[in-house]
Amino acid sequence: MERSLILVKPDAMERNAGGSILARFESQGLKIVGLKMLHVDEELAKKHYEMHIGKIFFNDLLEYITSKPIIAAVLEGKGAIEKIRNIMGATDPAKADPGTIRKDFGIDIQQNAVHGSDSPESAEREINLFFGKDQVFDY
Ligand code: IDP
Ligand code: MG
Repeated sequence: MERSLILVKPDAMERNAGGSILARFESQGLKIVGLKMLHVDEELAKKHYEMHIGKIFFNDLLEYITSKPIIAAVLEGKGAIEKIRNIMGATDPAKADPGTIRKDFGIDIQQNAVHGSDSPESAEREINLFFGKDQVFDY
């Protein structure tokens, strides 16, 4: 079993898509083992997106991810990290495959509805940023 962090990003929250996006993952066999709504502050945003520091889109990305409350969830399943990335689709919604979350809910390459960890190392790091040990459940 593998775990991954997903975020329903501000653009999707604003369009009332939080539940629909969680349902996409659940219906593909991923189990919610951690769940919260929060307004990400600049400090957390910088830690979460630390690998993008220095990129041309970094400041806009910080402004966007801190603009509105989001949903954070830890999802568990066999091969969860890759499975979630496939369900999400490509970073740019215009290039995402039909039926993916980003194709159906994303607006543009920044406002792309959802985040999902990209490796086991990122997943562990990101889960620990957003969730305490007692906020993730074994069941
Ligand atoms: P990912 O979310 O598919 O893993 P990353 O390359 O890790 O994509 O980028 C993190 C986030 O930064 C993206 O989901 C998107 O919100 C934003 N982003 C990535 N590339 C660009 C860009 O070229 N312009 C504006 N925003 C971008
Ligand atoms: Mg990424």
